[in-house]
Amino acid sequence: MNPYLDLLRDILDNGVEKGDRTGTGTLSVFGRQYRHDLAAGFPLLTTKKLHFRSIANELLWFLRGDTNTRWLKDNGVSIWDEWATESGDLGPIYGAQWTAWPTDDGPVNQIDYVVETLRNNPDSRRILFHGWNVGFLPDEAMTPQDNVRAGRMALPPCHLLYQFYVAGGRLSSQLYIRSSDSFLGLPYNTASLALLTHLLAQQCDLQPGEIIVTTGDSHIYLNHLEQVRTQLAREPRPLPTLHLRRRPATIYDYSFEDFEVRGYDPHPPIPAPVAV
Ligand code: DHF
Ligand code: TMP
Repeated sequence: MNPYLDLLRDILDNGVEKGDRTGTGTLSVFGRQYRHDLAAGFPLLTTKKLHFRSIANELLWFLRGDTNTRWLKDNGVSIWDEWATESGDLGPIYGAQWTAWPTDDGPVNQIDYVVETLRNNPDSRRILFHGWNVGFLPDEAMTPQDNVRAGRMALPPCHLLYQFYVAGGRLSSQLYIRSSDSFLGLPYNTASLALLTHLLAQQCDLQPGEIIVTTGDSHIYLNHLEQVRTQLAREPRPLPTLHLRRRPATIYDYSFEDFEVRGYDPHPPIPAPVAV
């Protein structure tokens, strides 16, 4: 019934204990997928309170092409602090690759390409953007900060391939997440994909369709097991809805105040340590 909670149960039941880069340890399964029809509501978890401000501002920050935590901090968001240098740098992560993927002919804005193709050639099977730029991947043996100082990404992208699909005037999106922190990161990634789909649909005169989330290494950190069990004991509530208060001139012109989440009545937050 609830595909996110089902995934957590699947990992608890079938997960193999695996070590990982952070030294925390995980229960892990490989290759899972769930889908959600946006007509049924906005997929913000109700079994724990999520900080929608962080999710929305992180997406706006990606669309700005920004890769420094300063703007996030100014907007009350601290989710990237642990990986940044003292000056807030994260190297050429998401925003840089989305809006200015470097090529011999100069930077390519992949978001512009997606918007233009959705408007002009919605049947295309090539409407996607990618974050995995092999020229800037970090060295897994080095700290995030040392990688940034060497001109590389602090972390390689986790949510990395976004593909879009139009049929019957509805825009659907599928996201591939190579490595999914199922308790902390995945709820953010799912809501962020849903929000991006709403924005693109509005900009391209489409209705939001389905979102599909596909995960590679789908894990629960061993220090999140108690929190996962707490969450699984809770009864899901009706989903909130998202309303866009205005239609800005471009996909880059939204601000947090343009988003209104109605009817969000979640269970309380469940704090959990993030593995760095
Ligand atoms: N590393 C790991 N191990 N897991 C991640 O999910 C992750 N995500 C990153 C960067 N590195 C990561 C970027 N996104 C939180 C959520 C998303 C995120 C980073 C951190 C987080 O700690 N969320 C808390 C609330 C924090 C807040 O809103 O200020 C939560 O309870 O959801
Ligand atoms: P890794 O690079 O060794 O896979 O570590 C990245 C960790 O961060 C991993 O637990 C997945 C998690 N993560 C998400 O789940 N979603 C995100 O958006 C980000 C940035 C990270």
